[in-house]
Amino acid sequence: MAIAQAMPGMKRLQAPQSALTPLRTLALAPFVDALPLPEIVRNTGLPVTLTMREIRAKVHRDVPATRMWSYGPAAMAPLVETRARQPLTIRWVNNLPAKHFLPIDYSLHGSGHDVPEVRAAVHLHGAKTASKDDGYPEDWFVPGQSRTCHYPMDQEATALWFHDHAMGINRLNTYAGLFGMLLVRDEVEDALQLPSGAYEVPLILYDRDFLADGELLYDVSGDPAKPWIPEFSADGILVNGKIRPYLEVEPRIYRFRVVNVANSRFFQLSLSDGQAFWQIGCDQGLLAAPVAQHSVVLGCAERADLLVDFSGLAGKTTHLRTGAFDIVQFRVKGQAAVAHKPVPRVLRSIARTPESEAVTTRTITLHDYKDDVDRSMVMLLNRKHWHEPTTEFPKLHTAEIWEFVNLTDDTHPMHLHLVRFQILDRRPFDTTAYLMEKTLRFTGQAEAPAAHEMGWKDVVQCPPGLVTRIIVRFEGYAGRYLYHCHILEHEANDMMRPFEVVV
Ligand SMILES: [Cu+2]
Repeated sequence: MAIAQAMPGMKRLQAPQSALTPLRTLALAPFVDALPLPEIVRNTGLPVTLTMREIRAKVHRDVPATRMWSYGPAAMAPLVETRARQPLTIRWVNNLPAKHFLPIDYSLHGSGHDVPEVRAAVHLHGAKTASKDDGYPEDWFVPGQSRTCHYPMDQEATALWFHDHAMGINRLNTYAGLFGMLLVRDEVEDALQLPSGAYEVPLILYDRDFLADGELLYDVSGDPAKPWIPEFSADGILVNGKIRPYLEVEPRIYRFRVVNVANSRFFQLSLSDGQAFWQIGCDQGLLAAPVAQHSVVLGCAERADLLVDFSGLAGKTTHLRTGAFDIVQFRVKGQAAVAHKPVPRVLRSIARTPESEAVTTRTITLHDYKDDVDRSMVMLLNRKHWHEPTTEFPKLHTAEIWEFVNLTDDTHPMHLHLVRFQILDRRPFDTTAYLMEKTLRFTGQAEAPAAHEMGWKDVVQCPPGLVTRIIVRFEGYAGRYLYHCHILEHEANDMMRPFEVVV
């Protein structure tokens, strides 16, 4: 959603799902838990098994253990690490209970009383994957079943992440805890000798609300027949499974692999001491060169690869913050055990795809239909629901321009499966004229993407009142895929559409 959301503490109108007292997460003592690091599972060529299960884990020293779902025994799923072009096989096992513990909306598409309550589909976000292994929303499987997926990993070094994508329910499954990170390595990255081992730290960011007894709280609309809410952001900010943890660091450069796995929240990241950091990568890998940043906004599902230099802060503390709210405390030790290498000047060559290569331009309009008290009822792409026949048939090995015409008052992080793309520009237009006359009247100049958006992307922030254009080459596989807003509440109702790559 909006950047304003980066600051917790907003009042919400929805009633809690239970009469129990909500936990005042903002009143919890900050920085009392060490930042957990996920177990690393390396791709050896043998199949990796990741099992979904219900666990209990502590999100904070002073909060009783919370029931959640995970792809492993801890709140943080194992971090899978693989080389590029080293085929990876993952057997996803569904050992979840048969009953869901979060408020299902049976009125949503594919989520009726005619299907089992607990369904799972796993999507490896950002992976170039055959359609059958991509975790199609309707290809869900139930407790007691499993799916074996093959990932050729024919792509460049980056941070991907896996999460649930089951039709009508993935916002609740992800909220319950079904997400994890996957790192792809390659020789270009190796040659840069970036901070590694203990000096490379995954930061998985999300937000949750809790009841006083520690149980997860997910808001509902107040209408028992339609509990869906258009957006959900919570006061409790978690990093790697803990509310506002701390990390001891040495006075040297660290590499942080950041992913926003929140349902709706955007994070506006900066350091509390005002220091700049280097952004060296975005969704689909390294940028051409490091970009000095004082702050970066991560929409849902976006990734940032950051280098932070603590060497001027020996013996002090600083914080990673979102907006003005500190979410991780860095406690800088007096001395570094291993000196760091300087930040490379050049990272990876990235050829811009020329617009002339596009064989067509597709216009995708973004709509938010509201009731008479301005509450969202349904959100659509090109005024179409998920279940309507496919309308986009890009041809394999061709490039297309997709322009997202945002007619809503929200920023939508749009994601396409299978592909990586480049952002061309964003341009303001007259939304009223568009709605009345269906003509695109621009009201200003097109703006090129910021330097940190000039790398390969798989999510693009589409702000309100702008036409956001991307250029995308459909490579890899023919077959059915999908594109959707990555605000999970929007995606569920019904900002998600299929596309089919044809030969
Ligand atoms: Cu959206």
